[in-house]
Formats: sequence, structure tokens, C-alpha cells
Amino acid sequence: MDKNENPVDQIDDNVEIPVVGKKESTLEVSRRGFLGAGAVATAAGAVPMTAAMFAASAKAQAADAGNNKAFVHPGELDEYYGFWSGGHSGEVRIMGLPSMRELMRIPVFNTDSATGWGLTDESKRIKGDSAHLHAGDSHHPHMSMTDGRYNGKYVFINDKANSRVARIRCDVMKTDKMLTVPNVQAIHGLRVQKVPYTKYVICNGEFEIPLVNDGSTMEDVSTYRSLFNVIDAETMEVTFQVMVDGNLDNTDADYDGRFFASTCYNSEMGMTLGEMVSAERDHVVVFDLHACEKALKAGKFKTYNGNKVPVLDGTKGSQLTRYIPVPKSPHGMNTSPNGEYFVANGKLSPTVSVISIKKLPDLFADKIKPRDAIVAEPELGLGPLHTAFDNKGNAYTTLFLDSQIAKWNVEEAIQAYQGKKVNYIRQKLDVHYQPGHNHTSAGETRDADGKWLISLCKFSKDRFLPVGPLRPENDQLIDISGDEMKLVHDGPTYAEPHDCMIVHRSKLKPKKLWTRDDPIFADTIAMAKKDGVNVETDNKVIRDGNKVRVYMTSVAPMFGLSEFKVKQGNEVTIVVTNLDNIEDVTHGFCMTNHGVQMEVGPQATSSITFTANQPGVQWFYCNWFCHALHMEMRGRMFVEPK
Ligand code: CUK
Ligand code: CUA
Repeated sequence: MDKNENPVDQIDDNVEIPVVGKKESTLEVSRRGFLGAGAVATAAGAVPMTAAMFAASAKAQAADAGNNKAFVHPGELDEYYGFWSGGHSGEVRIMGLPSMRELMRIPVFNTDSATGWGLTDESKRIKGDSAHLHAGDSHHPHMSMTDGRYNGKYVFINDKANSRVARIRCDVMKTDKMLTVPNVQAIHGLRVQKVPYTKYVICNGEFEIPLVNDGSTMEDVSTYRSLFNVIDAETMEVTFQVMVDGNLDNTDADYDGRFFASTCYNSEMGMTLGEMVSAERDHVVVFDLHACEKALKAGKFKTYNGNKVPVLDGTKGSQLTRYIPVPKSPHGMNTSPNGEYFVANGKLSPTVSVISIKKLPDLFADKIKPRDAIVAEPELGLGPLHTAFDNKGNAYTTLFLDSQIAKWNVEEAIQAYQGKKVNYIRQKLDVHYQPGHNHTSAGETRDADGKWLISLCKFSKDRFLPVGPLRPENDQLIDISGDEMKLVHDGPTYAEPHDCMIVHRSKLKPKKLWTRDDPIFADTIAMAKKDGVNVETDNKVIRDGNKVRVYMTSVAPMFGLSEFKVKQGNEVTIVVTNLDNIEDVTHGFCMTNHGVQMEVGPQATSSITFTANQPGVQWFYCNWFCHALHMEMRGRMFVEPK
């Protein structure tokens, strides 16, 4: 990447960019737009918007004024759920679409004081070997599928920062499994097997490291590898890994249940920026799941670093993979919802490479050459990162450097590649600014409906009131139901939501209350049983050497215990069971001055462990508003000094 390609250099705060879409949809935007229309050309390679183009766009919006489909009236429900990654906040957020209202946050790799995620005993058990980590970088949320359609069961998400993958149970919208993937560093691209169902979650190890990373070959780059990871969606254990040449970035699955494809941006295995972008071509690695499963069964694998995960050899020449050369440093990988194509997004090249999935069996049978699988390479603009699809054969590609979305027709791009004179570009829409992922409603499934498009813009610049040097990003909602894309909403978001997915509300049936036998707190209930405690009826203090287990019920507005005694230095475990059988009546437990807080949902049991290190009176209270006497819902822990 030379200096001109540094995205940050592209942003000049003094450049006025025409406001192409604005929620109010009035012509009030036009003056600023007209003034800025010429200036946008200063961004390298950007297509200048002429006054005529702008006027046309403003007119279209004016016609739409008062008829904004994105407006969801108070009391009305959204048509779609959106699952948003919270980027380096480490969480996942549930949005309502098209209102773009944030409905809920699901803590995953972060620590959350409202719910006690990362603090409670239940969450620590789920986090397992990474319970000591309090940070994460979530990128790619994807829902499990049956026959290429969302099935409403799980959402999976990667943690690039700590090489983890987590699972969210959609019936309660809580994280219920987490795994640290061995032998790799930085889990990045993540998707699910779409067909016949999500048996596997697939994800890429991005940073290449010595396969045996014990310090013996640190400086010998020839020992470095990236691994493709295939995880069992139910057990959340790695079924196998595939060693490749080059690194791995993003990935996606086909609609036949046979192929996965990943982009590679560093086939050079360079260690510096200059080295990483030196080659003119990188590649897409295609994995043949059937061949991998066969090799696994035949025992054709090795293990490394003292763990049992089978590692298959998928380096060049292997029967498990094929390497398709594409212009250098591709980024996003997207499967078209008709199941025909893998689209690799060029990033440093203005093109995307369209790979025909139908041709892949021939490629694996060596009947065609790798480049013969490419059926189109349309030129779209600067910095194509990710592509989404509607149900009418159109694709929508984010242009990071141009700050635009290019709408293009896939079949016409194929015709153009065959030499026909067709203009496959349908429209370019300015977005604000520097978009990464985009996503259409159900666009990664057979149910793609061509209604909405989200552009996750990395910079919001002048779109919101200034809030200090750190600014929100801008998640923009675009109506794609007509011939033209129309920007209808600007949504500020915190920390980079790399990716999102949009699910029709008919696919999800979340519970309104917990069930008493939920596996998330089953171990806690088992512990109570061992102590001879029935958590639904008993309020008891169990003393076990230096350990004290305090069991209490909660019914608004009272805890089952208004006081209990421990000794200074005791390790105290508080177990609270919420007996309220009423929707929305969540209690909490907070021990003042101890960093102890948690949520106890209706019919749930939650527990948290801490050291009683301060003598005297320590008040605990309910920290989730539950009743007119919520303030009175409190009690005392008496700590006898040592
Ligand atoms: S990545 Cu961030 S913009 Cu993690 Cu999918 Cu492309
Ligand atoms: Cu219980 Cu507030």
C-alpha cells in the first residue's frame, strides 16, 4: 500500500461531500449538496457527482418524503432483527430494522457490569480457558442455517483479538459456548455451513505463525502457517484444521454442502507491509469438505503443540484445496444467494473476482485450470471490500476508498467478461464514509429479499454532533426495494461493527422467561443439590472451610435473606434464584464496594464469587429495577474481622 492508498489520507475534513441521502428527505439538503458537488472529486479516483446527478437524486428523495418505509411508529415492531458485531467492544448487538433501534446487547468477549457477564460463575464456566480475558474484538456474527435458510438457533461470532469463537443461543440471546482455537492466531473470517444444515462453523486463522510455536523457529518464516478451522456447531470443538499456503482473511460456504472459499491477502508470507503487498496476485483457497472428511477418516493428519486437533495438509498440490489466483490482497468473500458464485472482493484492486461454483468440481478433477473458474472480474471502483446481494441478480459492493456502494448486475458482468459490450454498473451511491461490510436483508441465505441494505461505514466525520476526538461510526440503512438505492437512515454506532446480518422476525422465537432446567445454570443447581439446597425454596448459608455459599431467592421486592454473616477473608459465593414468574421482572445482585454485579432474569439462577476482604457492614442490593420498592430490595453482609 503506498501513501496514496492509506485510507486515512483520503479523508479531508475540509472537503464538503454532497449529502445524497438524508432521513428528512427534504430539499433543505440541496444547498450544501450543490456547493459540495465539485469538491468530492478531490478524493483520489472518486466519481464526481454533477449538479444534475445530485438534483435527480434529491428529487427522488423528495418524492419519497413522508413515505419513509424506515419509519417504525411508537408501539410498532420492526420487521427484521439485525445482529451487529460490536467490533473491539467485544459484544454483539441486536438491532431492530428498519427502525435501526438498538434492542439489546449481548456481551460475549467483553465484561459487562449490567449482566455480570465475565464476572458470574456461569459466564466464567462458559468462557472456560479464557475466563481470565476481559477483552475481545468481534467481527463476524452469523446465524446457523437449515437448507440455506436461517434457522433461528444460534449466532456464532469470532474474536480476532484472542483467537476465539463463541456461540449465542437465540432462544435466550445469551452466549452459551466459547472456545479458544488452538494452533492459530487471530480468528478472522467466520461463516457457517449452509447446506444441508450448519454442522460446521468455519473460520480462518489470519496471522501466520510457526506451526509448532514454542520459540524454536520464531525467525524462520518458512515454518509459518495459517490454518482453516472447521468447528462442530453443537459441541463447539474443533473437528479439524487445514494447513494452507499464505494467510487467510474472509470466508464463505456454498449452497451444496461441499465447498468453502477463503481469501488470502499475503501469499508472499511477508512480515512487513511492503513484503505483504509485493506480489501482483494473491489467491482464493477453495476447500473441498468431502475430501477433507475423507482424509480425516483415513487418519491423514498430524497434531501439533500438544493438543489433539487433527491438522490436514491443504498446502499447494494437496487434493483438499485449490488455489485460484486473483488480483492482490482480496478481502471479503461472499456467496451469491442463488448458490452460483463466490465473489472475492479486490481491496487493492478495483475489481471483484466472480468464481463459478459449478466449475469447482472440474477444477478439483483437474479438468480445468484455476483461473478458468473465474467467470467475471468487473471493475467497480476503488477499494471493494464486501459484496451483498438482492433477489434480482444484483450485487452491492462497498467501495472503501470511494465511499460508495456500487450496485452491479452479476450476469451482465459475466457477459462483459466474455467480451460483450454491456454496462453492468447499475448505480453508485455515496455513503458516509469509508464502508467496510454491507449486508442485505437475508442476503446470505436463499431467502434474500432485496428490501434493505446496510452499509457499515467506518467514519462518520460530519454526520453527527461532535462528541470529542473519538467519533462514532455510521451504519447507514439503504432502501433497495426499487430500481434505485435510497439512503434512508444514519445510525451512529460505537466501536467498529465490522459485520452484521439481517434476519426476518419470523425466524426467531425468543423465550420470555427462563426455564428452571436451563443448561446455562445447570452446574450451579447441581452444586446446590450437593449442598442439600433446593434453590427454589431454601435460603441457606453453607460453610465449607474458608468457603461460604449463600443461597437466596428473590421475589420482588425482597431477597430471601436480609442478612448473612461471613468471616473476613472468606471466599463467598452468592447464588440468587429469581422466583418471579413474570415477564420483564429481572432482579440483580450487587455487593457494594466489591465489584460484584449480576443480572438474575425471571426464573433464572445466577451466582458470583468474591472475597469478603473488608470487615464490617456491607450492603447488597438489587440493581435491576423491579418494583416500586426496588430501592428497599437490599440486605447486609456482616463481615467479622479476622
Ligand atoms: S473484516 Cu472488518 S471490514 Cu473483519 Cu469482515 Cu472487512
Ligand atoms: Cu429486585 Cu430491583
